[in-house]
Amino acid sequence: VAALSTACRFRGHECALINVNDKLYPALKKDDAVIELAKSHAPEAIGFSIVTQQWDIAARLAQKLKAALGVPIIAGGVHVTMAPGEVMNEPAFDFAVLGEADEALPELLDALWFRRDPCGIKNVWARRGTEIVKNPVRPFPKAESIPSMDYGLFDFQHLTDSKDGWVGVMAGRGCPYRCTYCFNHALIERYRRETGLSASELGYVRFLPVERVIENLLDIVKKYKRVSTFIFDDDTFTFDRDYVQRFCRAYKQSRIGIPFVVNAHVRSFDSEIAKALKSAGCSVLKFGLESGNARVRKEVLRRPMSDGKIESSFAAAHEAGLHTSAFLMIGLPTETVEEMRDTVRMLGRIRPGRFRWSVFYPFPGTEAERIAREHGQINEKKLPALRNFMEASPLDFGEEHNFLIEKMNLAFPWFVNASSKLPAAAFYAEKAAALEAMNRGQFEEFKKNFRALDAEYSKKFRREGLEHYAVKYNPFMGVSSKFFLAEEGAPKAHEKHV
Ligand code: B12
Ligand code: SF4
Repeated sequence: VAALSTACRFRGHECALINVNDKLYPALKKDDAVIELAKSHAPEAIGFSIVTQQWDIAARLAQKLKAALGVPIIAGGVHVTMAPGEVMNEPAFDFAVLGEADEALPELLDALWFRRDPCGIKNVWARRGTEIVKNPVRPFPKAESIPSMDYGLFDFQHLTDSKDGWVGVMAGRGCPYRCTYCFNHALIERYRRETGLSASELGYVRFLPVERVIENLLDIVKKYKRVSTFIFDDDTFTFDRDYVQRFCRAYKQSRIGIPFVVNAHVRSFDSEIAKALKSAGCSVLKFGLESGNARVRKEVLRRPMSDGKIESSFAAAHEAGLHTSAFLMIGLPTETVEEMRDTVRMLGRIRPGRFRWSVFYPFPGTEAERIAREHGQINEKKLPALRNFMEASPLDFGEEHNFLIEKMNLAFPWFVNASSKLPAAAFYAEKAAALEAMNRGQFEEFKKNFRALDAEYSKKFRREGLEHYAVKYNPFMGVSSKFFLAEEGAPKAHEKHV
């Protein structure tokens, strides 16, 4: 959105943002407040940036805004690229912009402003009477044409303060991998089909020149106060090792001195990169582990990486003194109970600094959704009711397996502690076994006390000076006591937003 604002302003269009985030702006819980705010801007057009979980809200708000303001309404964002048909089925949306919109959105606004036909713009699906005109996408903008970020669009100081000084930034765009549960493979497929170019000709993975990234960071520090951490939201920051080395050197030289967080992929990681990141000030290194089972990674997730490479990457990061974070999912299509336990075992072996778990959610348009459907595993009743992938699984594995997913989803760190070689393992193994043996009634009672119990056990092991994982910062994150004890001694510098 920040990049789109720059691109639109460059063509003379004024932009304003209504950040419909009721945590930041509690008044925006009410649709009427959003509508009044929109009216106060007297817009010529309204755009929505939508991810799948926001689709229902976006559709509802679009209907109300259409009725109240009667201006063209434009949909964009990942959900629109993945499910444009669903979006255009909602009459409140006049246009759907697919893929990267840095050139298409300003062109569309020009057409609307100058009353030109808006139906022939690449990347745009538009209504002509009852027909929907579906224009193909254009190639991605090259790195040098990616607009800079218009942070002024956001209430940036408020945003920064609300996240304890954590600021999201990007060094580029794109990912070279094609994991089945992610939007990237479907995006590339659409671009290949509609442009007739090959993946390499399309050049999806782009990094901005290092100097431009550093300039951006310096600018943020100059303009905004209390910035405590930069979090690079690039899918795979470590993809180009030469780029990482150059960035790390330049970051050190710039003396910005603010810790930063990056996403890494074990297939493009080694001890040299680990050392460079550490010496430049990387405070958390995040890896997508997703499953500890080789079959699931290969056949279901299309994430070909060996157990050995995962283990050696985490070891290299730890040796360099980096705090690691592992993302993982349970309840994956076709996953067996033993395969799910392999993920727990893997975490017990590699012992990341923290791990964030979630329950697999089949995003529309992804290959993983197709696999889940093909195996008849999607519960069509549960799916629409689920707003996120934290609460429960929309897949059916049979009663017992479903129940185990629920239990693991609640108390995942207990299972990891239990399978590790930590001294606390035996204690947690007993607790995890008792949890597994509970019936529904007992589990519902246990759920109410779980966080208190987890805190109590953690306290016990802290007193004894024994390392363990406990739930910290949010209900889906297990953090090593080594880290949170060190943090408690340090000034407020939370790492809870990763
Ligand atoms: C950073 C990030 C976050 C950060 C956001 C931080 C921030 N400062 O913005 C955090 C951690 C908060 C986050 C949270 C979530 N995220 Co997220 N996130 C990302 C990530 C890695 C990068 C987003 C980004 O900036 N991309 C770069 C820009 C250039 O791309 P873009 O956002 O798609 O925008 C372009 C086009 O889509 C289009 N466009 C976008 N908006 C609009 C609007 C209009 C009007 C138009 C015309 C065009 C348009 O033009 C843009 C420029 O070319 C993406 C993956 C990715 N690589 O994109 C996932 C991703 C967007 N997230 C995803 C998800 C699921 C979530 C969560 C729902 C997870 C959760 N359950 O909590 C939440 C939802 C948050 C919310 N807002 O409600 C999924 C969405 C899948 C889907 N089908 O919708 C993605 C695609 C990851 C994935 N693996 O598939 N996320
Ligand atoms: S590596 Fe991450 S961002 Fe890239 S395709 Fe896989 S899940 Fe998506």
